[in-house]
Amino acid sequence: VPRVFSGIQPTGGLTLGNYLGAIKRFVDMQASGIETFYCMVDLHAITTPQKPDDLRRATRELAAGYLAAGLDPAKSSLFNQSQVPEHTQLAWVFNCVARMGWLSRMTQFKDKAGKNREAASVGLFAYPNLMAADILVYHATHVPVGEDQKQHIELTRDIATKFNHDYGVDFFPIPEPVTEGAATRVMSLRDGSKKMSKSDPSAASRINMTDDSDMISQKIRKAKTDPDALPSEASGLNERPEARNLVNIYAGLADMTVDAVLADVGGKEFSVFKPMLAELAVSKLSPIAAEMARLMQDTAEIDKILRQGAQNARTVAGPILEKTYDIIGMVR
Ligand code: AQP
Repeated sequence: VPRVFSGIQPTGGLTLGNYLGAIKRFVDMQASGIETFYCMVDLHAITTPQKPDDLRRATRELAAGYLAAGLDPAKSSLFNQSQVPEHTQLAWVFNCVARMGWLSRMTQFKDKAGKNREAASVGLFAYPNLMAADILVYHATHVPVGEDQKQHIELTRDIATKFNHDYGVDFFPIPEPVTEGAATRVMSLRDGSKKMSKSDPSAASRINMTDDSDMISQKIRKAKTDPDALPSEASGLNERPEARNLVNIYAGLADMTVDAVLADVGGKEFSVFKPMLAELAVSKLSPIAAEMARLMQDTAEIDKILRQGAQNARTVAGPILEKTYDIIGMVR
């Protein structure tokens, strides 16, 4: 059976990158009628230091973002990772399946650990094993993610394959990343070679889901571009990373292909295109921001939705963990 799992870290605010690369596509997959599990991965968040109050707030705000963007607790299981202990239990098993060498090659670890690897948490290193457990504890087959997470999905596939091979079983499915659409890699508004990221020190580099209309318009107006007009074909965006990024964002928000966008706006100057993009972004994002603010006024209701989602998730994850233990030879 096809089944979808994905998650986002509750660290800082949500960005337009998280929305176009992940949440918007979570909503599309929910609409497909496939069983969907969407998580706030709070245990991943603490691989780097988090203040307790900030983590609590970010978890609820992320849940509000999911709900405001259109995820429906009656159709998708929405929960935080720490409320489903099967994730960490399976992650331990995978710590014993994955090899040190595999994890040492993960570019996210290298980026986040920086030069002083000795000082990185063990959790940051083992993060991909927990991510593999997040996915495989539901026997998920499809994982909607941004481009940056593809390497971790590849590792998940390696772990599932090695487990199945070592124990001579055909137990874990080999999941597929789902990276579709124009905006699977939204770039910084200040530097077309860098991913738009929550943790970028420059606030002007990203659009936050909670930005108001003026802020969104201002950030788009100030976004870095080159002096040329827009091309009429996608090939004209080669070597123009900033122009490509703004066109991709437009395409992602409008649910259009890049070619269709360029058919409309090819030949226009950025002085004309940027206000069009700002208007589109405001029209798509402001209703979500308003709904997030409304939901955040009743955090008890959010917590209740997450508890129910976790209960539901455990009914699927529990038996899969038990079966895993049985395969390994744990006496129950
Ligand atoms: N710029 C992006 N473009 C497209 N997709 C993106 N995602 C993140 N940034 C972009 C996707 O959002 C999902 C959740 O990501 P995450 O919160 O687990 O962590 P991340 O990828 O590390 O996100 P950030 O914003 O870059 O956080 P920091 O700055 O803390 O590292 C994933 O599906 C991701 O692909």
